[in-house]
Amino acid sequence: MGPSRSGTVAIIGRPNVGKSTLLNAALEHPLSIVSSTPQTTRDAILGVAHSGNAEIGLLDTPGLHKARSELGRVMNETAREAARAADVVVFVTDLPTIGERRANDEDEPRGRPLEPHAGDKTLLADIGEGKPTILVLNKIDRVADKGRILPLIEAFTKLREFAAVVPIAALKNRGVDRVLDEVAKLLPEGPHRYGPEDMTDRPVRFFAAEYVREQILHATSAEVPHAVAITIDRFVEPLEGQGAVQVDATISVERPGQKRILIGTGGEVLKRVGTQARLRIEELTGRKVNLKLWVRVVPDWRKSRQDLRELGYGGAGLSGEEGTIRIDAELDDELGESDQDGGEQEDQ
Ligand SMILES: Nc1nc2c(ncn2[C@@H]2O[C@H](COP(=O)(O)OP(=O)(O)OP(=O)(O)O)[C@@H](O)[C@H]2O)c(=O)[nH]1
Ligand SMILES: [Mg+2]
Repeated sequence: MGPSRSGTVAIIGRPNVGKSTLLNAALEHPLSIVSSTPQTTRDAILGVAHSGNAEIGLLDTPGLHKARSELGRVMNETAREAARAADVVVFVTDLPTIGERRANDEDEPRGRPLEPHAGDKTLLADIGEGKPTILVLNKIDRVADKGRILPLIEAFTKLREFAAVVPIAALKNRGVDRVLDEVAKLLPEGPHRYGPEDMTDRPVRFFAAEYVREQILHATSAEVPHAVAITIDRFVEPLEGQGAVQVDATISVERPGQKRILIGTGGEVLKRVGTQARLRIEELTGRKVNLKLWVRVVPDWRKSRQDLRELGYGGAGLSGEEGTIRIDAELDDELGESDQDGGEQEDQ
């Protein structure tokens, strides 16, 4: 087993390379939201994994990109800060679909040697020389001729030193254990910080908001997924056997047209989003959930620092538990006491 080890590991990389898929594979639970839309993840999300006697605090982060809005800047800063604070960085890149054109090989024929993505070069230069870094090449299932991967690894290792290079297919859970093994070796010795059952440090209400957003990412396209923010207005978790978890959430969009798309003809899009999100929250909590959704327009919220803070980005936001109502007493007709952080007391 070796000595007890514990530390944090930031999963860093461009959008859409499979960072959240990797976190979920390591946890064997779909905690972090995943979609084919770039910039799915907006916060640093901790998942606690284990390998041998090591406790690995894996931090999923937003994909680093050229920010065009205040939200983008906040997301990039979140990822950079996670990398700075972590004991180890897992740098994820993905292999292209066969024949896929990339920024740096536009006019090249298929099958030419794979090269590091131009964006990866910039990002790697930003990671401190002294920071132990593991390179993860994800989506190896997309490359039929595995002989093409070796020269790519060689090209990457010329860019900086890596403690290990691990080709994986996160979606198929291939190679993920090896990533955890390699990470574990690099963590400092020390006692574990979380209980054996702890999967994350975020409250359920955070994931309730995420799972609503996830279903919107699946149900809509173009600019709508990017223009959506979810806030939890009410979250009531009664004692076991005392009824369903009650979640009221507001979906903010930037324009009336987006609101119309999201609601859909006769409310069918919103209804589907609600049903699927409810199932995801039920899976996480193991409880019945009652989910109510509202949609409102907050013009250009992604550009305004203040709107961002109010919607939970770049401040405490939903990472805290403010507004969460904890039922510590038996539930009669009234709710029990609200939490100590000034949570609101609500009438039923
Ligand atoms: N073929 C293949 N697709 C994968 C693999 N891993 C992830 N994907 C897909 O890649 C897309 C992006 O995955 P995410 O995990 O959301 O990527 P991300 O890096 O977290 O993206 P952002 O949160 O936007 O930064 C999804 O459609 C995944 O299903 C893999 O091993 N093989
Ligand atoms: Mg992600």
